[in-house]
Amino acid sequence: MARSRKVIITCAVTGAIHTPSMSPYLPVTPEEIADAALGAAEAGASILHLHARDPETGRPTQDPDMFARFLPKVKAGTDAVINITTGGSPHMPVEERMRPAVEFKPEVASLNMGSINFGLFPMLEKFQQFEHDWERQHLENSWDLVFKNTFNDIRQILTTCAENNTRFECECYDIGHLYNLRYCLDAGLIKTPLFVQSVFGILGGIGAHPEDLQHMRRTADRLFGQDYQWSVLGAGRNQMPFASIALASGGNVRVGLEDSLYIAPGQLAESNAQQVRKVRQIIEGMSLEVATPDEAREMLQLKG
Ligand code: KMH
Ligand code: ZN
Repeated sequence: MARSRKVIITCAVTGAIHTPSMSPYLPVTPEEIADAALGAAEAGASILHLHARDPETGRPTQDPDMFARFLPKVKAGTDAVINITTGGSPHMPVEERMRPAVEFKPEVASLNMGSINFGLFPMLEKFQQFEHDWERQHLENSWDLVFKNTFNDIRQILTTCAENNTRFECECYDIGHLYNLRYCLDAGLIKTPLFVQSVFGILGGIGAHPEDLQHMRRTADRLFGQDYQWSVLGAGRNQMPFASIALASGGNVRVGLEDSLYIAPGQLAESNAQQVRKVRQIIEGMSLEVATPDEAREMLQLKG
């Protein structure tokens, strides 16, 4: 009997882009982040992409002590692959962003493959009431926000984390980022198989037209051949449509409240698990199979 293709679902549980006033369902406290991660894993996510927040204000933090407040519970409750962000918040310097991945030596860490303008201010049209001052500033200040990922930043993360046998979710927000990744491969800074996370629909990065996705796919195929696993993240309303196109194009998918607060137009997602269940239905409806955490480890050759 022919075997159907296995698909890795990554769930990005809370991130650093959305703010607590935007949705009551955004996980903020260590308990909420742990429960949301476990719910997502139970629903079928084999990789958990994790950020931390200050429990009082919801402000993103890369303080390893805050990660230490939820990581043990997550690890005790699931065998899903732990993926710790090195992106942190685009407002933070790279030294701060790297701290939790250096401390906890996860199987996977995110790695942002180039600098972009990061325009969050369009969200001000939609969300006007904020409980905390930082939330409005985070959006307003993004007129001048460069998410800085120089070659030196990338090299620093790669060399430091690779010493711990951590592998990378290589986040590519534009076509040039694929070429940066090819450079790192040629320079011996990263090993195959690569895990390429193509990000669509951030203002400052590539757009969210199906042609953009196909251009990204074709370029990655040309640069990496068989040596990569491809995953797709569509920001905001692009989340499920882009997941569907990615699945039809041979890709893996990322969902989660980091990337979209919604489950349908105008309807807030009540949990990360709800988005995982929805994408799982799409996967199974296409006669594909959801990869287990161990299958994801095999596909990405993780340390386990
Ligand atoms: N928030 C996403 C657009 C990271 O954590 O390294 C990108 C992200 C960055 O996930
Ligand atoms: Zn992230």
